[in-house]
Amino acid sequence: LALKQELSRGSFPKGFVFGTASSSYQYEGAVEEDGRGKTIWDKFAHSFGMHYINWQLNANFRRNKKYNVEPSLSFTLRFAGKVIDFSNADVAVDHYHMFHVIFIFFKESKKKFSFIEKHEIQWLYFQGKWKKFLKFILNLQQNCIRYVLHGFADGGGEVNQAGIDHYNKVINALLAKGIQPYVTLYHWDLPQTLEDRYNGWLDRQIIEDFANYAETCFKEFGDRVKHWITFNEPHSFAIQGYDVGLHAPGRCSTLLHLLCTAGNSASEPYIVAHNVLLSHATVSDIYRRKYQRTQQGSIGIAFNVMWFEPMTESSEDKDATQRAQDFQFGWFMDPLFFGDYPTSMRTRVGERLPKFSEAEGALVKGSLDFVGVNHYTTYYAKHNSTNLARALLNDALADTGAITLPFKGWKAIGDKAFSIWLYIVPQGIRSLMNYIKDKYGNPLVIITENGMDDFNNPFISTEHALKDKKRIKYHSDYLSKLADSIREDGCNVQGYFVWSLLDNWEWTSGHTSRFGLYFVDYKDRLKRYPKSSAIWFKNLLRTG
Ligand code: PNW
Repeated sequence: LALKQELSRGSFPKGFVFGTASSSYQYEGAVEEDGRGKTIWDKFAHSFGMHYINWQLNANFRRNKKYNVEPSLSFTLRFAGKVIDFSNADVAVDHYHMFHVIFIFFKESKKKFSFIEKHEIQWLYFQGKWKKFLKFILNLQQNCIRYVLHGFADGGGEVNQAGIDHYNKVINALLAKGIQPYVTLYHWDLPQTLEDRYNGWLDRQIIEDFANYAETCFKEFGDRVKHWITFNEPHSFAIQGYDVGLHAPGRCSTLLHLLCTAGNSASEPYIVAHNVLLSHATVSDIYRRKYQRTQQGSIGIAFNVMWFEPMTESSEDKDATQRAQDFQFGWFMDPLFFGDYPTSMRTRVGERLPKFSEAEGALVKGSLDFVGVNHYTTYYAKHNSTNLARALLNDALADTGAITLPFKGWKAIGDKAFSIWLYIVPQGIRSLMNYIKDKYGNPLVIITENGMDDFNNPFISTEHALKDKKRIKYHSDYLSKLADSIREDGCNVQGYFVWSLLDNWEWTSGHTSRFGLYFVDYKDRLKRYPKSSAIWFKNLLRTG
């Protein structure tokens, strides 16, 4: 009898780590404290300008009773703020002051607390009633957390001791509770001073500056931090920041978007990615030569990776699907594993694609101990036969010669989360893991982000918002497919982080989107409540 095994911690190999992911800019706030300088996202979130017309089509044309989804079709005219609800992250979810709150449900306790009691306990923390507070810590039984540092302080070259002290406190507190920090060095918040001085990632000077920052972190924290992620999603910030201009620093060819900062969408994304790869490799080399032996940690990098399915079985669409993957993931993975960009990119981008010298290629190749994969969704890809986009826009996205869509005709590829790009296709994670295994020789993979968001609906009660059945289904379906890829296909995946621990500031979507296992009450002093999914996750990690 083939009994379908229940998903549990035991569905994963020994040593597999579970955690939640977060990032400094989306969480911390405290933008003027402890010597923190302005970042490109501070400037971006506070600026205005005609932006773009954003359409949102909910794939649930039919009402889905089970998950409480209404059919909907909405258009948003993004006419002024860079951020849709005009919010910024000056406060975010105030994590700089309140990070301790995350431990409340983590620590074992014999006493059973009621829901209300738990929140009164949390409240003790907010009021700074330390001793009483610490007595009451509960347990989520997660054993890892992915945490991002506040960036490079102010980019002025000096080490900011107040920042170091803060993160020492964070790291020590985590370790004291048995939680291993996975630290990301860069999650998009470049010091504005470096942008002003030499255009940040566009200039090779960034390699040296980033290396100094990273080395400072190894020196200060490397005795305790054993997992380093150099970059979060270079593809996201190269394309969003320098091609379409929708993320900081908001550069693009002015033809594309009326009022973004003048840039060059056909070349800048490639220059940025090139400098990111060289920065990563330089930092990795420093770590390996000077710190790894004594500190015994590992170093990797995290990519945003959608899975693509060919729209039809035609060889044109299949080729286009491979190109879409080359231009997203291969852009970084091929240099890291093979020493150069994919051939499809070399051919199609030509002279605009920077070249690695022999020494650089060798430095980049093999410069990682694990691949971080941020995976959320799957799209169809089809051949772009017209080339109209290419002729008109001449931007990096058009170079792929592929169109990627979440629809085949009118049929959506899966159920939809709130974010316009996020379609739910659990099988995609298994296909992706197999692709990585086959193409790159089964490297160690950690799922550094996986999650879905709900609309921050101002008209529903908190209690209603806490019942997030859809998120539970999302994670259990993706985790089941992930477990299959490990057990049945032999993929070398060793960790899984939920995006995200708390609801937080979702970039240009501001506070309209909620990705957390924990609900943050934006109307009442940012109080936190566990959603059903937090409780589900806790129970999952307790079983098996
Ligand atoms: C990630 N995609 O970005 C970021 O690392 C987080 O900061 C962010 O909050 C989170 O996802 C949710 O948006 C992604 O198109 C952006 O597949 C786009 C994709 C994936 C991840």
